[in-house]
Amino acid sequence: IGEKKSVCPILEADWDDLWDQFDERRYLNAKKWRVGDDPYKLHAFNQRESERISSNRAIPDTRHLRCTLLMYCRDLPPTSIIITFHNEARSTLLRTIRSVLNRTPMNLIKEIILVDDFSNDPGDCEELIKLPKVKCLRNDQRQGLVRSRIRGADVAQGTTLTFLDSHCEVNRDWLQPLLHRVKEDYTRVVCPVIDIINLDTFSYIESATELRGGFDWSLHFQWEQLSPEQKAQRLDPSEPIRTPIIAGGLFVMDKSWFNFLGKYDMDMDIWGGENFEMSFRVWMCGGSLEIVPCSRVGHVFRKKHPYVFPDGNANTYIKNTKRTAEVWMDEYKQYFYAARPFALERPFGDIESRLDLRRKLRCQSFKWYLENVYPELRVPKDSSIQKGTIRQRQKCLESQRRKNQEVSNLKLRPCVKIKGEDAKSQIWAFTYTQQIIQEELCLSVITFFPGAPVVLVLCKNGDDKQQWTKTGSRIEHMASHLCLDTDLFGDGTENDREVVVNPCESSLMSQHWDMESH
Ligand code: UD2
Ligand code: MN
Repeated sequence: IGEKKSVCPILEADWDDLWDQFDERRYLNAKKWRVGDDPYKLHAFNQRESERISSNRAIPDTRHLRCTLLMYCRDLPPTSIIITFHNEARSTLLRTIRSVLNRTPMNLIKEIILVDDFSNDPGDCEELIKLPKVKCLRNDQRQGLVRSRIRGADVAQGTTLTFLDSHCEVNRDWLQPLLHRVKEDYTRVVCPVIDIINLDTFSYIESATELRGGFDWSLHFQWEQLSPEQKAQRLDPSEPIRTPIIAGGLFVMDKSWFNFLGKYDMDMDIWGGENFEMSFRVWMCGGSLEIVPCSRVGHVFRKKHPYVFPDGNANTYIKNTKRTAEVWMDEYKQYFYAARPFALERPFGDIESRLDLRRKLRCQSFKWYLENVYPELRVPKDSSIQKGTIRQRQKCLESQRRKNQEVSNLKLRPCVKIKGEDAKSQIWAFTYTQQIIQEELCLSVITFFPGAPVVLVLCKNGDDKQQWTKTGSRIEHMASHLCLDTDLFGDGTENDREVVVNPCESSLMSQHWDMESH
């Protein structure tokens, strides 16, 4: 390393004058966290800490040294930055915008388009138009991030679109390497490396560079290490990394290419799944996806959604991912259904126009995608779905779901039929991933000890606390090697047995289970 690729001075504008027109303190003070309130309640991150930190703070430059030696020319085209949000904290929204204004050459920003997805307070967005380059659009009803992004993209005047979440901080020279890659080849869809802004302390943490986006057959996104061979091939740490899928929130795309490829699936609601749809479409229809290590943007990763899903979180996610599977995955969608059997029965709307789009664009098959883009994704041997009741004599395993609770309980109850059908709360699926699933929840044991309760939690792949093996009529918990069992608790009546795990004992009738197909 050493030589500079090209020498172009970067203009740093003096924004002090413009900032004077915006009364930051007033904007922030109007919606501050109050002593006594839970600082996580509204945003699922520490609002109090976010407000303590300046909107203008410095963050560590997390790029590889090599990146600091690359220079990018000024003839890059200005981009439209699109940020959609629903009830974002004012402090994080403002810090997102300030970081953009502070760390981007002004001639590269055509505009910053905020799309307020029907937040409670219109002022969150409107008051920000006093900032340079900032425009504000407000939805008159909740649309979700997909339709909000399309709305922003439709009015964008730049030749490229740059999408950001509303709780980011862009790092030094983040935009130039992205625009540079798109300028070289407009079919590239490019992402920064996403650094982590800690949700408790708001410290800015460098994340690993040698990662790419991947997923499993349940269509759950995950970061993946590059393989040793892929690492060995990377001689230059500033080289872009091709990725099978993008995280979804932060990327640059040529505007005409975005439109040509069919924007987004307009019928996807609120949150989730759109990154799969976009990623499959881009690869299969002639483009590519890459992560550019010299571009860094911090993002506040949260553990849960702070906002309401009008149709329910799980329903929405399944609808969106099912649309993706049905339009793009061809015969391979069977593996999605095998991993998420309850998605089969779910409504997902009309997909005709998206299928038309796929035909019109003459896109490749999903098989092609697997062979050429993501050969590492193993195709399971078995996609059969085993679904039915799990019985102990005349009793059935039953979920006792409670709304808005992360963990639900289980009971052994008399088997119930409603109009000849097994009761929904008593139907389970055994998947090839060795999970026992009902809707989006999985049987799990959280702490291991004889008599430990078996509970229902959100399914998470690769978590051996959620994996079970059937050996004969026993069901063994993989992580603890304990067996599914029932115990008399509480009122001690036979009608209300708790479901637990105990040391495996083949003679015990309470560890004897039958699966009866549905
Ligand atoms: C990730 C992506 C996110 C999106 C999502 C899948 C990153 C860093 N983030 O989830 O961009 O692709 O995966 O769908 O890659 N919002 C609305 N209207 C809504 C709901 C959300 O405008 O009804 C906004 C929200 O304020 C935020 C953005 O959409 O700015 C993404 O939502 P998120 O931050 O809750 O999603 P995240 O980061 O968990
Ligand atoms: Mn986010």
